[in-house]
Amino acid sequence: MRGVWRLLSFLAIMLFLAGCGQENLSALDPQGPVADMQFDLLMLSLLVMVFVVLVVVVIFIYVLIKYRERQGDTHIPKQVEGNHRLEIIWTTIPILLLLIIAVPNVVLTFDLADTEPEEDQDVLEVTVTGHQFWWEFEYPEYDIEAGQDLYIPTDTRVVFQLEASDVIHSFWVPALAGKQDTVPGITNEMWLEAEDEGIYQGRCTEFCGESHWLMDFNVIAVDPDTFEAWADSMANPPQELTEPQSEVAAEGRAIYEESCLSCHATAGEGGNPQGGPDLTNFGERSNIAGFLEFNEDNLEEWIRDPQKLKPGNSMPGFDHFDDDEMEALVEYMMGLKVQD
Ligand code: HEC
Ligand SMILES: [Cu+2]
Repeated sequence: MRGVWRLLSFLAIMLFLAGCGQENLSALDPQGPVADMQFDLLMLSLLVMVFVVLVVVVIFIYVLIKYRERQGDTHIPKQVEGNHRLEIIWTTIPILLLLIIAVPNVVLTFDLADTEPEEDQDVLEVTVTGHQFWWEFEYPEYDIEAGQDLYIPTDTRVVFQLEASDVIHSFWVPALAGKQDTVPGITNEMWLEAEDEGIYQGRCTEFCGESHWLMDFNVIAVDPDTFEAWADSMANPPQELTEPQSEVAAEGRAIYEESCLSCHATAGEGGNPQGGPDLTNFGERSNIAGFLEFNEDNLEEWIRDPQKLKPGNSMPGFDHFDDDEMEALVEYMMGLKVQD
């Protein structure tokens, strides 16, 4: 009885874990052409494997029943050694099955490695840099930079140049395309396309340190016009970002200039290559630092002690701000928006 319960709870846990995938974080629910092609390949391989398992199991059970030892049965079955016909059959069938899997795999691998767009297709270039433990997205055609949230236009071939500043990371947006490593000193390439607007979750899938598991990001796909408008306002952010209108926010801005701007570029000012994400549009983030729900309490907690929330990241804590200073800073940061 105990064994049965164990088995049942094991199955329940497996089912629970299998259901863990949040929306838009599944390669089994592809939402763009690259993910579609990869999914088809997966299904083809699965089909071949299921076929092999079925054939083997059926033969196994048949032999088990038909040739089992019966009472009073002393007769030893005929022993077969070296049968040419059998050997040819069981060598040829696996070769054929492997070819069925290999040919489409090799063809697709080469197809996907080619980032050249088809004729008249819209293309967007993005340089991705993996950092411990956040993602940087640069749009060279627009001369803008974003952190954590990757905005892309729908129905556009987005071609990535993948780099890393410290250790090896791996860039993965399961619903849109398979993973690709980001390696210091090497630039890898990949592309993907989103068919529909929406938020697609991304992950780092190469163990890169203590907070690797918190190195999440979101891909935000919007229609091409909205994307152009977003890119334009990122390049020309509203003046309020640098000259806040409210008194409290202005106080926050002063604190920000003194303590934060050296690491976080904002509206084209500040930042440094070893610093943190560009915060020009921080007030529009889908979350904080890639994983915390976006709200004022979490922002305050992050600023006071980022090491507690995401151990090993490169931001120092600012626990010495008093409540008024913190309130002003948080108000200023929540107002960092480029769209109305
Ligand atoms: C020494 C450089 C440095 C300084 C100074 C610094 N930060 Fe950071 N900050 C970082 C780094 C690096 C990250 C990314 C951490 C991670 O996610 O791994 C970060 C992340 C953040 C994030 C999350 C960003 C996002 O995209 O969700 C916020 C918010 C933030 N910092 C606010 C501040 C504020 C406010 C100050 C000033 C009080 C400040 N930082 C000072 C380096 C710095
Ligand atoms: Cu990583």
